[in-house]
Amino acid sequence: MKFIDEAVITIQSGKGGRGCVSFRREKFIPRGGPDGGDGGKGGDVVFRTISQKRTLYDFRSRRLFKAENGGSGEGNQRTGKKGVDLIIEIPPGTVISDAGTGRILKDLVDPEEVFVIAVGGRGGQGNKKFATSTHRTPRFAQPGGESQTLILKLELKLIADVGIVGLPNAGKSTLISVISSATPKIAEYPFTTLTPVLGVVKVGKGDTFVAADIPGLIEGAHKGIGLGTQFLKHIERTSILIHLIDASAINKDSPLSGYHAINEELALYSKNLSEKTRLVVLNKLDITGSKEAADIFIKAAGNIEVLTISAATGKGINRLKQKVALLLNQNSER
Ligand SMILES: Nc1nc2c(ncn2[C@@H]2O[C@H](COP(=O)(O)OP(=O)(O)OP(=O)(O)O)[C@@H](O)[C@H]2O)c(=O)[nH]1
Ligand SMILES: [Mg+2]
Repeated sequence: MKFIDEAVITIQSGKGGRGCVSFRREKFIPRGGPDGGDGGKGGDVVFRTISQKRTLYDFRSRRLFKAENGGSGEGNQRTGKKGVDLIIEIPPGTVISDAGTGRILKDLVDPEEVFVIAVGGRGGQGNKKFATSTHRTPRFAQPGGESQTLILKLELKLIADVGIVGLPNAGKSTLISVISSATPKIAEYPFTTLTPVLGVVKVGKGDTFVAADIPGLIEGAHKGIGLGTQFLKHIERTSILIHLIDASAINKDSPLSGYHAINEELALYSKNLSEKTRLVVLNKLDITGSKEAADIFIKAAGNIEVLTISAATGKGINRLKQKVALLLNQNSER
């Protein structure tokens, strides 16, 4: 199982701008002194961790990162423009190493950490700087400093942001397979999933998050019934839980019984789990009769927000992903 997200990228700092060779030219000064300005410094390449980034997903499509070169110096002692630094945003927890040797260069743990990985070349000096009392008209200037190129490996140990919990057969594995590229086993019998599966989920253009599919829970799980609670430790560090419920299996006479049973098991397992932000999602809305069952559930649930989806047809999935991203961003701002 691959619980490590990784990417290999090439980064390049900016080259320094070259110094300028120039002489003053003014109307009544026939032979002016040197006035060539210095080149601008090349931009640095900088890593910055931000907690809204949760995966290395963006590096699948972009692999080359170049900071801007410094501008050349100009006459009249004008310094070249400084190259703009390139800031690469990465999730906290990313380990940066040299892709060739494997040597770790930096382990960025906390949010808002900043690390300059490659410094831009210095600006070359203009001819003005080379003028001395014995050499008043230098016809040379300094070239800009070289840029630095590095091939880096980024590695992130994936930690699930969202855990999907529910009774066996609720469609948890089906859900993770439609929202991510994970390919868990899916079948019409309970306890199909025997080990947790992680998937990277992309929402619209920006956000990504990691979801974990764990084996189904049943009443008495905390006592070891079914697969027990041994897998709940995998979602202990998630920020939110999706409680997935098979709408077609809702008992119309006691619509909340399954829902309460899972809540009970979570609470018996740990206070931490039972206090997580929870999103209640009714699945299999494509099955005949489940819409009516869902309505009965929603009515009984009172002011608990409930989303309805069909993992099979994809209905409601985008909304669910957006809602999860929103909750995650709210949680990480806290
Ligand atoms: N009609 C319909 N069937 C679904 C939907 N989602 C899942 N299923 C089916 O429900 C069954 C169980 O799906 P799984 O994804 O394996 O369920 P699970 O919750 O992971 O089950 P366990 O791993 O055993 O806990 C499979 O036959 C799926 O094809 C849905 O939206 N509509
Ligand atoms: Mg499963």
